[in-house]
Amino acid sequence: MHHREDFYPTRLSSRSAPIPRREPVLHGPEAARREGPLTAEQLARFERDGFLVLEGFFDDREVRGFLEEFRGLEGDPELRDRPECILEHDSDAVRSLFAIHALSDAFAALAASPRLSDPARQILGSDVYVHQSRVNRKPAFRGRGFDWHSDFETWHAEDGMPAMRAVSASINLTPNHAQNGPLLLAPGSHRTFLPTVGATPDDYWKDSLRRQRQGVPDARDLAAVTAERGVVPALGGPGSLVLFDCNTLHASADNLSPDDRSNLFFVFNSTENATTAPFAAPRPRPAWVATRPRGAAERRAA
Ligand code: 6CS
Ligand code: FE
Repeated sequence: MHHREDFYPTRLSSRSAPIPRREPVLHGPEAARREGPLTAEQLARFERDGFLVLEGFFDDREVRGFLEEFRGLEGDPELRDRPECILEHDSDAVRSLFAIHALSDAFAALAASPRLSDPARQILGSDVYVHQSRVNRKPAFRGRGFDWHSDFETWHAEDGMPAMRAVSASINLTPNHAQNGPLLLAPGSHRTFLPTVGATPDDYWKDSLRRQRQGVPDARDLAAVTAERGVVPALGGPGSLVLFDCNTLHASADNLSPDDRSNLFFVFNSTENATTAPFAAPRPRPAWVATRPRGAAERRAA
């Protein structure tokens, strides 16, 4: 194997300085982006903030369809025995179900639909594939939150994603309001990579998907990155869509409210940024948490 440069070293033995982002936020030639579907104003906001909230992107009927589809998956008596099904660390509530685009034809169609994937193509300036999909449940009273992190930090370290050229699309299935643990985003944080401290344990995903420890930035780095613009909750009704850059810092609180909060997540990666061997983990994670694009390894070896 030939030498592979790591521009974002992480999971280190001691604290290390933040690294300015190398890649653009909007990829490819500007002229190619003019065709839409996102407007110039929306693209500019995404570029500046690292995220974009599109209220009412899907209508009520579509959201009902997604909920029904998810209830169908959830109704499977063997669901809890599936590896894709992640339970909370402190209860037997379902936290996440991964690879919904592999488990359901309807979610496969949604992931492949131009409606959802064209904005990702427009941002990433290339064709895209689904790196990861999931439903996050966060049930009333006992749904647990997510600590601060950059998804790219995990995908780079554990999945071998080389560069910042991926975007997440999160679809609200329920209202996300101030009390039910909405997604919190740090505007502008996508411009800086925060290396984290601590080697990745073997099979770390078995714990991290329930509660993340390694891969969480130092509080002093979080303070610096949020000093100017703070954090913003992505509030919205069912059917709203949140697009966020792979390096935008985000977190969410526990759901202690009486209202369930669930979202669908589809992560689109550029086909020109296919994952390689992990940069900072003993071995790759299972394909249900990080798709291995077929042929990528062969293409790299050629
Ligand atoms: O480990 C992962 O890939 C997932 N975990 C978190 C906390 N966010 C990104 C991703 O869905
Ligand atoms: Fe995340």
